[in-house]
Amino acid sequence: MALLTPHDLININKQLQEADSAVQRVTGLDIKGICKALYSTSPGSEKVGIVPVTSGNGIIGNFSSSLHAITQYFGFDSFVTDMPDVSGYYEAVRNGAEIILMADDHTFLAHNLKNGKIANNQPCTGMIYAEIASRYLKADSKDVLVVGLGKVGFPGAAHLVHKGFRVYGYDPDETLLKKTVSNLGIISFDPENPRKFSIIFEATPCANTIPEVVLSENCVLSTPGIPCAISDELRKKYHVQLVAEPLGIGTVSMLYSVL
Ligand code: NAI
Ligand code: 2YC
Ligand code: MG
Repeated sequence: MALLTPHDLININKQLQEADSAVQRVTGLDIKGICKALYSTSPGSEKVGIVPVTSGNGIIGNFSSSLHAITQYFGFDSFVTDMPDVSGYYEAVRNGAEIILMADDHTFLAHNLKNGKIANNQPCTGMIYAEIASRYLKADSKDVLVVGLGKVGFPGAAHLVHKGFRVYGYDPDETLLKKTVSNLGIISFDPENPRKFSIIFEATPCANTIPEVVLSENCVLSTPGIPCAISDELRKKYHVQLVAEPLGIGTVSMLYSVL
């Protein structure tokens, strides 16, 4: 999995505020409103315990502190344990955590110890960025382009199909593309026969994955992908409504999904 770097998470509060404003411009709802609509849940007084994990690549600078800032931004009572790993898990439970947030290099989970619900960051991220794209107030049709059909993109594409959108999907991994076309009934987007879209959802670890030819004026690009899928130049040229943020939107989607 493509791992975050401390640089991705610098000034996470500013990144969250900017993303929240973009979501409100695009959908008329703030990020919390999107979560409520997606999961029909609302937070109570759940205490969130954030446990640093040292396995594999190890602790990522700014990761736990960013989760602390993110949970506080969305109104959750939260704390980061002093200890990592098993000792940290024990410390979290002993200090009253009802929801555990922790990540190794492969899985970032939210586990509600009270109701047993558990969430994985990848599908939760795909679903919320797809939901945001689907609620674009100025969409010209129900056609949507999905670029990247992996662990985040596939659940996002599935969510859009479920919501009745006509999904055009692209991924250079032929096997994955064929699987997604047959499993979800999406249309394979042909880069040789391109068209414009007003709604684009991207989930790849690559830059410049969105060709200029698919951009329409004021289109929305909803993407958790790191690095960003389009250049600043193209974003400005087509007045693209960009919704992009490195960790918080996916995390709050996880939290609302386990309430
Ligand atoms: P993945 O590796 O499972 O899927 C990525 C897919 O993108 C692959 O199928 C690959 O073939 C495809 N791809 C690569 N280059 C492409 C191109 N030029 N055009 C179209 N498709 C292309 O990765 P995953 O787990 O789905 O993550 C995707 C991205 O989302 C990563 O950058 C990851 O860091 C990021 N991410 C961001 C989060 C956030 O909250 N912002 C949360 C989770 C992941
Ligand atoms: O600091 C820690 O506790 C580390 N074990 C955290 C590792 C997170 C690795 N996962 C990621 O970087 C990706 C992000 C895109 C968001 C979810 N997974
Ligand atoms: Mg995010």
